[in-house]
Amino acid sequence: MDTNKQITVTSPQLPDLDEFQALLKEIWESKWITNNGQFHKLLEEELCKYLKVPYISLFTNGTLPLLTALQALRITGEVITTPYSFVATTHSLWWNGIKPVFVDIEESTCGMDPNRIEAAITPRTTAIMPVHCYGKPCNTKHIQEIANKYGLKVIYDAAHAFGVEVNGEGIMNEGDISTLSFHATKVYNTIEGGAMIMHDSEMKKRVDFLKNFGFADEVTVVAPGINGKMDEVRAAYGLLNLKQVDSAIAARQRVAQIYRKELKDIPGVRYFEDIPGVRHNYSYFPIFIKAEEYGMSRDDLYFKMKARNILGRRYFYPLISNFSTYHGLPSAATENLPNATRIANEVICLPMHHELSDNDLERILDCIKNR
Ligand code: T4K
Repeated sequence: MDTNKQITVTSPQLPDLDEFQALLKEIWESKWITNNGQFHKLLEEELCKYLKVPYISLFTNGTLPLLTALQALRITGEVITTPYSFVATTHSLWWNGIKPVFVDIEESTCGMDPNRIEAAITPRTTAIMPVHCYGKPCNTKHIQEIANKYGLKVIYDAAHAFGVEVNGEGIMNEGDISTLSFHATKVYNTIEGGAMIMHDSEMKKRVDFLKNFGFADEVTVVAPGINGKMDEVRAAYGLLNLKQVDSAIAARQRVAQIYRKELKDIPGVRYFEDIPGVRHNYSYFPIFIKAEEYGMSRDDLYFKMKARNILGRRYFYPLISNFSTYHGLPSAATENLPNATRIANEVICLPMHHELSDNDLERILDCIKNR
């Protein structure tokens, strides 16, 4: 067995190069390379079908739809969010002049704990921004009940949740808006890319204006928009990748099954099981290390793996609330975030992608088992 080949946390699924070249040839011939071209339109249609959603707007990455959603819904003041995410979630609030208010997460999903939300609401609160962390669905029903009670908007950062369904329903239909990332490291990628999902044609129109500088037509600017448009090359790449995303998810599911089978009797190693009724996308495979029971700390295991060229990642350590921009906020205090603080110190996301071989898995599992 190859004992030192680098094993990365993820690896992008790439379209067939010949098929991509054929589409590139069409783009070259048409000379229409961005601004709502034919592949952009087609990808929006195909993604609506795949994700089982009525409207989608493509973006050039997964951060811009977060920024634009806040503009589209005219969110101001304070927004309740999670510290346990990629930093883009909270940055989108800060860039809009909105104060993030952190609440703790549930151990069972790593998503926002709905039982903590009401205590964080103030007269300035206008919205809730949860994250379907690792693609695990948040407790959307409870979150929506609170939003309805207090008249708050809900924007789901669904960057990890491509293709996730609950009882046959696309998870993107929850809340007022959901956003996706199609970054190279995601289950479904367009190299860089992202999208916003909304529920009505008026919002779709508004968002399409906003991502094109606010232009409604050649001479009319209806809002202070931004440039968030996806180009034709990446839309064409995305169309090809969509054809193979199900096989990537199936390959990831197999990896998850092997991890669970092999890790189940190791004391101090926790992982997520599948939730009945949920179509998971296996975007990440986090394990949580209890040092006393496992006999080694999370960091010792992380660096041991690294020394063997197995590059797991500590997503999401440090917590966003510990970064210098945010750590002075009252809600960033460690006492306010006990679960998130503990879990950020326990987590390692194991390598998880469609190309992991049995040999790779053997090396990863050997490193975890023989401590
Ligand atoms: N909200 C949430 C909840 C998010 O997780 C993210 C992004 C966003 C919003 C924002 O969406 P985007 O604006 O990014 O679309 C990565 C990604 O850059 C980021 O997209 C992602 N979340 C975050 C969780 O992870 P890094 O710094 O860990 O990536 P990097 O470059 O270290 O790559 C990790 C591994 O992936 C590499 O070791 C090898 C592999 N890889 C990576 C790239 C870029 C490849 O094999 N090929 C590649 O081209 O941030």
